[in-house]
Amino acid sequence: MNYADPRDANFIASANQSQAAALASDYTALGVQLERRGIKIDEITRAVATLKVAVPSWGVGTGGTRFGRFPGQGEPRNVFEKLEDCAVIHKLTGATPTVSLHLPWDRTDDFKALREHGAALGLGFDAMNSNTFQDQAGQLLSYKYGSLTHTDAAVRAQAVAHNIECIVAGKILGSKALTVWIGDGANFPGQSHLGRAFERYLESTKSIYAALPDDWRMFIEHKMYEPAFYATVIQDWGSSLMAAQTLGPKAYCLVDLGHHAPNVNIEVIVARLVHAQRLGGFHFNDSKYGDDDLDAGSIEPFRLFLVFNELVEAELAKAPNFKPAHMLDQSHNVTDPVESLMTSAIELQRAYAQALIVDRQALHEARIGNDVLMAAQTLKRGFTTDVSPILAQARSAKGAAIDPVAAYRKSGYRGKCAEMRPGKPSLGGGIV
Ligand code: RM4
Ligand code: MN
Ligand code: MN
Repeated sequence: MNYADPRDANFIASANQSQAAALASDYTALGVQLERRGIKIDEITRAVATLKVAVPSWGVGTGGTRFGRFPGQGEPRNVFEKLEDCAVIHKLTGATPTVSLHLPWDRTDDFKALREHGAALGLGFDAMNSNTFQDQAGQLLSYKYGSLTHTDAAVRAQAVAHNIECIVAGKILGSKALTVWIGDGANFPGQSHLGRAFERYLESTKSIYAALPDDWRMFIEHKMYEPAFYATVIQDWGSSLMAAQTLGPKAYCLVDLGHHAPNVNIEVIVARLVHAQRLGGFHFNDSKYGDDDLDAGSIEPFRLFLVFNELVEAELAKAPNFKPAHMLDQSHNVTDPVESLMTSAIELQRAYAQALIVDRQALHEARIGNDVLMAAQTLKRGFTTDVSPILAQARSAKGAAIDPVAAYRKSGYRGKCAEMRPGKPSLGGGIV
């Protein structure tokens, strides 16, 4: 079987060759169109090129549902191999220079070597994720009835210690943030005291917060339900914001797009968290019904655009404390994870480009003049413009692939992995 390393600059350049002329002509045509609207295409391209998103280490393996998991070929068997796949994603898209790890799934006895492995592949480390929603082999106390909010102080202490372990590992890796998501909650009314569970959460997270280095941030991730199906302790952005404000200036709220009820207006949540100066970052994915963890922009691209529209508004307004971390959090059950993650990274850039080309002045005037139709149309015009040539140009300018999925398939990487990585991987993952 033919194989070429998709991370090799010469391979990417040769894959780009056949598409370069078409891109140049599409880019010129779009440039002319945008020029008529008073927009300089090169400025948008440069801005798009700066948008970076972290790849979740747990996303490069095949996910699953509670009904089963159908492993793909050549899945990474450990965190070092996961980084190899992450490097492919980054080299082909030029958009994902960091990886977000999840402990204990990515535990290794040599984090220094892992950092060096990452550096050799051109990768750094984004937020560390703790896991107190599962029991691990050999674990002393169970999280069956909760972790940071458990009624037993010893279980809470164990969960706090695990979060501190994540900080310690993250320091070696050069990470600057800890994301805390807990599955704690109740499946039945009456099961837990709703108020006291939240108080125990605050008490536990205070100890974690105290262990955060000065230049770190703590991201509090809310989720409406699952695995707790009646009530979740940090169920919404209100609880998340209260916790962040109680903990202190290093605590921020993280918005996972899939963690809300269907039809919730997430862009309003984003606007409110920007106002509160507590928007820490995102877990991007898409969903139709629940925490489906589908590829970003695959179901509701307009919603993704509206979220980026708020981010662009905040950027232009120079909102204080505004430096959201962009991370993907997806589960790939029926696609090649590398292809899905590349596609999602590109969809974020698409939404950003669409938001950047919105005529802000016209939008402002339509709003002030209560010209509702024109306001809606002005915004929609950004969304309906095909910005693909901008995204491809941004990639090509930095030596990434004009068409990442095509280049990836051409390289034969997955087939090579199937040969190189025999055996059954048993990585953490599943419903994420
Ligand atoms: C949760 C949540 C967390 C992720 C886990 C695996 O639903 O999205 O961010 O760490 O799944
Ligand atoms: Mn998440
Ligand atoms: Mn989730």
